[in-house]
Amino acid sequence: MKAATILFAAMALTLSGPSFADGDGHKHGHADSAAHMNSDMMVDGEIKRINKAGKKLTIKHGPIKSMDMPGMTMVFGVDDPAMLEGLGTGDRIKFSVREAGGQMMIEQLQKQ
Ligand SMILES: [Cu+2]
Repeated sequence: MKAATILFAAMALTLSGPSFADGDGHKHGHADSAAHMNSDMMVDGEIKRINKAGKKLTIKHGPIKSMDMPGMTMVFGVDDPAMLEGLGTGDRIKFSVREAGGQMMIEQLQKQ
């Protein structure tokens, strides 16, 4: 993984978009052992839909601490469709995100 591409999403926390805060901050336990990764940034997710042509990925994601976002299913953008190679619906992933122009973009993605 290229650590050089990591731009901390916290820097882009000028959330001017719609508020996602609906008070539902339920946390699910850290049952999976992913302690070897920089787990503060990586978010658990399950792929729901892949749109390679549109460079979009629908992910049911766990809580994103850096963005104060509870778990939900939502669409993320990807810069490079090559990132979607080898992925399939239902795959478990870990990923990191950044906000760019009001859109959530996937930064890193690792298949579980
Ligand atoms: Cu979300």
